[in-house]
Amino acid sequence: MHPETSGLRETSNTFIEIKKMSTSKNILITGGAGFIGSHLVRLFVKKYANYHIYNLDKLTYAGNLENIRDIENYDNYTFIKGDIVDKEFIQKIFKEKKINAVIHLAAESHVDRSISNPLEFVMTNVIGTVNLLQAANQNWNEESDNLFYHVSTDEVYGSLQDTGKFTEQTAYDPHSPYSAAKASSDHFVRAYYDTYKLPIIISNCSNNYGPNQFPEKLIPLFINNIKQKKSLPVYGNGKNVRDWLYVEDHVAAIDLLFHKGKLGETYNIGGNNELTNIDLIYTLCELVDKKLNQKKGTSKQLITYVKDRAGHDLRYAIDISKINNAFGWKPSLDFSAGLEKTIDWYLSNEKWLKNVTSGAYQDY
Ligand code: NAD
Ligand code: TDX
Repeated sequence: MHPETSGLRETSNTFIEIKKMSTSKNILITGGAGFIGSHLVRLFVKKYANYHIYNLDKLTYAGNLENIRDIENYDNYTFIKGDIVDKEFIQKIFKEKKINAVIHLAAESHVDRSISNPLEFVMTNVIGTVNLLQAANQNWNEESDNLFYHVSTDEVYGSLQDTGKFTEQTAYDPHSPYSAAKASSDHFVRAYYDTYKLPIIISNCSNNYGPNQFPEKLIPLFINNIKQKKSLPVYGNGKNVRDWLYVEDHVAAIDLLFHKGKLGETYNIGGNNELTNIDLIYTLCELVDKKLNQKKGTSKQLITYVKDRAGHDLRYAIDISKINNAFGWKPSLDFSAGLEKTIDWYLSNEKWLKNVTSGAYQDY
């Protein structure tokens, strides 16, 4: 993992043994039954037989074990149902499982829900994160080879006008309760680095899309609504801009930064793929019409302009120079290929859609 913290010296045969020990890790991935987490857990379980992956998830409406069914019998994988807000429980997991590293994704992630229930977001995104940091700090020491990797969002930087991009130096300016809670969690992660020298890395990523995303977010919601011939609610004038990244590209960047990123640093991750919501929606409608053998223009008729989201950020755009210059990372999948893959997945996973939307989904 981190050569600079592992204290390895290439002087004798003991090197090989020590290295072997230090590369075998007990990694706690939080939120691994959710959208991005499920792709990350799958990648790590399959790619790193020398790591044991503990997937800790509360299984809220957004977490679903179906998302990771294919890897549940791997020897290097264990699922733990639990809440990161439960301090004693988290302490117990760190001790019992001898956790060496954390990749923290568990969060309440939907902006609209944060507007109707901000406290839930403070509990999970802020208190939950501090509980994990505290457990890591109490169980790790300077000699051990550890890492607390925090997965965050570009929304902490606020909103751009027509020009410019977020860099790692952009001042935080969150607007929604979701982004305020994520910003707070980022500050706590940095505070643990500055105050206690806890080894941390943070990445801030733009909008992800792909399989397993809960159908409350724009792309899967609209695919699902088109299928059911329901209206497509466009907030405001549809001119807000988001930067879209295929989920597997995000997960590949996390893998890279987890192994090669510099301690204490922040890295921005993005898709170089800015679109207004309405342009994206038109493309989506056209593609779904084709897939469903419908007449061109059928889905577009479902578009309904509705009241704008409160505090709706106008534009997000990410400057990926830092991760690109340091490690050569850039998005590998272009948007039309990614969108087509995503649409195919949602159209052929009807049972998944039914299951996840049958619970507390409408609760906000
Ligand atoms: P998601 O909502 O799909 O999944 C969140 C997961 O966390 C779920 O499995 C849920 O059960 C679990 N969880 C929620 N509260 C918990 C708690 N108290 N204890 C334990 N588990 C809990 O979210 P996602 O879209 O996969 O996002 C994952 C992370 O990535 C989040 O931290 C989010 O802020 C960040 N992120 C998301 C995006 C995006 O576009 N989706 C972009 C950038 C960053
Ligand atoms: O019904 C809708 N109509 C609509 O116009 C929905 C659900 C969304 N929108 C708009 C709002 C946004 O401008 O589409 C855009 C995308 O909305 P979401 O899918 O809700 O994503 P966003 O609010 O941009 O936040 C997402 O990206 C960053 C994730 O939910 C966050 O977890 C992530 O951090």
